[in-house]
Amino acid sequence: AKAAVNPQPEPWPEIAGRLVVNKWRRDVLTVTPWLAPIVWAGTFDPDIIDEAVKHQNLTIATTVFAVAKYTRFLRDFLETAEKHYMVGLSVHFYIFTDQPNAVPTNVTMAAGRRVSVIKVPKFSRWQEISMRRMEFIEKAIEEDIRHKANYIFCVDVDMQFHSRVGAEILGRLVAVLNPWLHKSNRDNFSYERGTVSTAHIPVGKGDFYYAGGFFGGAVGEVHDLVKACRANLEADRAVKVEARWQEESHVNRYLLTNKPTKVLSPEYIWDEELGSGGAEIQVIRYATVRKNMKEVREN
Ligand code: UD2
Repeated sequence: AKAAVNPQPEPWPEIAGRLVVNKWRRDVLTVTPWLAPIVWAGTFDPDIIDEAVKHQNLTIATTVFAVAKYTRFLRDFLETAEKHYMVGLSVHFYIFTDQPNAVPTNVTMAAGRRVSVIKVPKFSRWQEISMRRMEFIEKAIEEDIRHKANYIFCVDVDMQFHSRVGAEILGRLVAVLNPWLHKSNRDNFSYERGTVSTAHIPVGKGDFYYAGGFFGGAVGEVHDLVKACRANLEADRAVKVEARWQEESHVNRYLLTNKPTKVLSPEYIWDEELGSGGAEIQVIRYATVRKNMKEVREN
């Protein structure tokens, strides 16, 4: 005889008196095929997460580059970070800039949070600035960050925080779904397709298209990532190729082999040009600032 099928859905279980939160998100993928969580609003409980990390005494290094005209974004970046980014945790911002004097000094930071400024040269092309980030992060990890922080996140500066970006993003190797391509078929991902580049990913391969403007994780894991990307960027330069999306292409290639242990939804790297997004975007946490690309990239 056939087992009776229960027409009633099972009630969702409770943990610590709260409903298991995944019930809220059946509209999006919340776990990768290799069992890494994909973080969307409604898949986690911020209070439980904050409680869980409170006693761990974590320090989170956060790197940001502000070269040439991009120093103009620093104030809003830092001010909004104080409101929404890792609130209650120790954050050490590392600002890489060619103009240390342009770093705002009067942003009020909460206890345990601070800024270090690292001087870098002003490169002539914006692509160069974008790519050379890897080698500067690698060096800063080796010389300083690995002695001081548990986690490191490397983010774009022409952005503002609008809502919580907290300890839910912590993991060994963390990447974010690029908001332009999170609903695309993988053959439309803008991976580097040329076979000469070390960032090459053939059609038919690839999991997600990750953003270059936000990655992170445990310091050792991120060191491996930036080191590998830096070496591959150099190998490409030696044969005079530049991957389609510069270091973003290399990050994508690295993460194909080295699967992230946590993936963040596009809530964590939204682009204002996409408007408010589809119904699956319930909250925008970190988003680009509208800018005149041509004007701001002209040195
Ligand atoms: C995308 C990626 C970016 C990078 C780039 C590669 C996202 C949100 N952004 O950015 O991470 O992979 O494509 O082409 O996925 N910068 C300066 N001064 C300059 C130019 C750039 O400081 O003159 C720094 C700054 O930190 C900026 C970052 O480089 O946030 C990336 O440059 P972008 O924001 O102009 O590039 P975008 O938005 O095309």
